[in-house]
Amino acid sequence: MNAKKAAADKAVELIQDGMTVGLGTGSTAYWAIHRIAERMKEEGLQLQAVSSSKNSEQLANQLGIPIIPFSAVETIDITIDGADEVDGESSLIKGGGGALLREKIIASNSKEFVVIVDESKLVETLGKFPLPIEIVPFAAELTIRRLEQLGCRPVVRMADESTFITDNGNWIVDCHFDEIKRPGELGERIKTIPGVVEHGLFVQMASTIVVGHLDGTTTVR
Ligand code: ABF
Repeated sequence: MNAKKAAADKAVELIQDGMTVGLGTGSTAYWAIHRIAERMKEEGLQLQAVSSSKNSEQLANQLGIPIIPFSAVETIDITIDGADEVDGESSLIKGGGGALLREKIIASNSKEFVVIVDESKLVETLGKFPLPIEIVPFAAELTIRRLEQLGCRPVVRMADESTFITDNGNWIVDCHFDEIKRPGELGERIKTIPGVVEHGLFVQMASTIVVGHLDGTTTVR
């Protein structure tokens, strides 16, 4: 059984008729988007969605999930999205897929933010996964130097031979901290650096964590 799919299927059960749903990005969110389309077909579930990336929007369009503009959004009832790391305080590292800015905007404007992961994402302390930070390309070298001074090894994310560009036209710097003991404090310090757009620390933002296991069972907390 696919543990990511098990987590996604369980989370999608939380969607009720008429909801506005935030669609995440990544391979776990991929299964959630497919399950949403399946429920719409099998049960006639009615919903509308907003997407955290062009990739997820494209998949939703292909599957017939109605995407609405943010101008038409009253509230986002539930967002279902993946994560790269989850700690015991429901804080996350996200951004492995490069969509962290849009994911954080949508998650922070959602009544319920459901994170779906397989158990490999559960950690004691965040930081083994390099922290993705979105920066503007202008004077990037100066911004990166400031990030380094926070105690990380910064690596500009590449896509094939060129710099990875986010859906927002920015760069991603993957910052190797190895261990992040106080994510809230670090997140605040990162945000004070001009040139930083957003970082992948989602501090105590998840309202529900659904963990998928290899035997197809799930744990919800
Ligand atoms: C996205 O999904 C990213 O924020 C996160 O990095 C990624 C998790 O990857 P996957 O679900 O493919 O393991 O939300």
